[in-house]
Amino acid sequence: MGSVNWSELKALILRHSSFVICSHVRPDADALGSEIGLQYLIRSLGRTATIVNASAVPSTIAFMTAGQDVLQLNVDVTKQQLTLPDAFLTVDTSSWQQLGAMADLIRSSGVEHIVIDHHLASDEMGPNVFRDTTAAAAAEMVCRLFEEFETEPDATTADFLYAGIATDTGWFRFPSTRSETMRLAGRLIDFGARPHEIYRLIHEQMSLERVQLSGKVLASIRTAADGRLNWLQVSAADMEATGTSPADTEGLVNRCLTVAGAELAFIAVELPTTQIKFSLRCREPHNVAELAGRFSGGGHQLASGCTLSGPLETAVQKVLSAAHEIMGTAASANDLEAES
Ligand SMILES: [Mn+2]
Repeated sequence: MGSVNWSELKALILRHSSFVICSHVRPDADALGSEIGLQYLIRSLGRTATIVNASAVPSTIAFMTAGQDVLQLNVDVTKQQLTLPDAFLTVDTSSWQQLGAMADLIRSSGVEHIVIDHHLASDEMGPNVFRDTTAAAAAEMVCRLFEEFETEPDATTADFLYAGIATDTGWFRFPSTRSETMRLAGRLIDFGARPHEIYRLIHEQMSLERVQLSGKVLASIRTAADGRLNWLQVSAADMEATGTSPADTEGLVNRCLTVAGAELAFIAVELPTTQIKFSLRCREPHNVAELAGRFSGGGHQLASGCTLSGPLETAVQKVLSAAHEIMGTAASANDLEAES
């Protein structure tokens, strides 16, 4: 579904003079970039716009909030303090659950609710849902809206809209990347977006300890089913030795799938609670959502997660056996060795 009635959306926005903009919990660069873009656009029309989210901005993209009005509900502003706007404007989600505490506020307000989203999954959110599932990012839709209003973002806003498109497309390599994606990103560079600087700010800010932990963990990658199944393990001792925390293991699982022939991968991380957190990844036709589901976890077909109780080795063997079942491969004695 790629048909958004842009003139209808434009007219709808012009009917209101004050907006509260919100997005999903744990906002990512697309959510935040789209919110900041919409705020800039609406303010440039001489109207007021405030960004209020139910949860905090993750530290990795906190640089995007410098000098911006990005409020957190019940931290920076309470429900009582928040003046009801003429319209709520939700971007990058159409799931009530994903809106966290903002959902109740919007539903109980009786105020008009406009939704701009690019996801397939959707709750009933009223008549003003503008959805383009062919858009690679919500920020693409916001860029398109700037064009509809025949106006341009400033350089800072262009940076953040670019960040949204770049991250949601995995830096323009996911199948969702269209020529239109590139065209809109190109326009953002015309408006002052800095691709190299945005990449540096998002991906090249790791602590030395985190890079050292990566080295240690990747050096002991384990493999089964003739290299079709790879996994990593991170013990509490590994993190203690390197001065890191479970958050520093984020993204490491993806490195397993960079090995030629890899089809399914996971990382097992021992949490301070002694529970073991698994992140699972695969290529089609496998389905790690099914794998996670066996352990009361969930997610998407190609990326999901679950948590098991420890100890680490026991939990790994359970997930490993289930992974073999899902893939139709046989476990071998080598799988059980602690070190490869
Ligand atoms: Mn998005």
